[in-house]
Amino acid sequence: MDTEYFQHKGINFASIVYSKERLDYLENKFQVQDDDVYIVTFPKSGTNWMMEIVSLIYSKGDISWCHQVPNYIRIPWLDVCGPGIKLVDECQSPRIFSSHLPIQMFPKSFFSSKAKVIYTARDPKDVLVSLYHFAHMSHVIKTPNNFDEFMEDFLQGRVPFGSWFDHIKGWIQMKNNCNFLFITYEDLKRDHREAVKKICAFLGKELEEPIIDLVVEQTSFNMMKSNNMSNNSSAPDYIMNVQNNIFMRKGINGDWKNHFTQKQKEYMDTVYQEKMNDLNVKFTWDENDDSL
Ligand code: PPS
Repeated sequence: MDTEYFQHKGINFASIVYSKERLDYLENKFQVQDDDVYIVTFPKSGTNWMMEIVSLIYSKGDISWCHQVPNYIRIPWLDVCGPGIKLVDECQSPRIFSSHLPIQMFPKSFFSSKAKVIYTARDPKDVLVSLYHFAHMSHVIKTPNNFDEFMEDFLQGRVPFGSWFDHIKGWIQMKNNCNFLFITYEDLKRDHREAVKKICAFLGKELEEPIIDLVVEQTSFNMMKSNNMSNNSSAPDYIMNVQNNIFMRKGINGDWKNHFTQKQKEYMDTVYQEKMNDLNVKFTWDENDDSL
């Protein structure tokens, strides 16, 4: 199946699941509620991981929700059309949604509300690798010709949801707001338990220590991979061909080292420096030894 894109405000979206009308509606008319929680990411940054963590925090560790209901029904995708619209429109308070929208397209009503955003970011080199593999199994992104060309598309923001650099630079402006939590995939990998506690505190949910342990255990890579309600194996085939690949692929930091040549690494570092130079923020991946 050939994936088609349309452009909205200069950003590519796959026509198969997104529409200009819906994006306009979400930005200008969608009513955010004060008790809403939004899980926001650039694709492949740990969205599904965060969805699982937040599901279990909200269910106070009752695992039946996560084992009986697919994650995209528990936490509907705000931006997706088709049956997704009904899920969003009929969602009952307290509502939890996922979204890949860049800040400039996010519902305007959010910015005068008390609703919360958890923004999860990930080392862009690992995002690129994860997205490259995803593009071979999903119909919401064009199948790459080769890794080199795909890297260029990623760096120039020609992939769905645009430039990773613009996405993070847009959302990080919210970092001093009390209804915004910035967290990274690397934070979750480094100290999963601590990250879960931080998310609980942000959401104002107090869980007893054994429940925290359970949330950590249930949201491990292997647990989620073996749970058909969390591993996207039940996603509709017009979105994903799960036989081509698996959504829960490796779940590690630094897999880019298995994909990049030295030249590609140096090129991406140069582009990263150029694009992120004006942002005075140090990220978890900036601290890692990222030599090949
Ligand atoms: S999507 O399609 O944008 O919603 O994808 P997203 O969920 O943001 O990212 C998918 C990557 O996250 C990994 N993942 C995890 N890693 C560690 N632990 C857990 N529990 C976990 N759950 C999902 C998933 O494997 C994808 O990364 P890669 O590097 O491709 O393995």
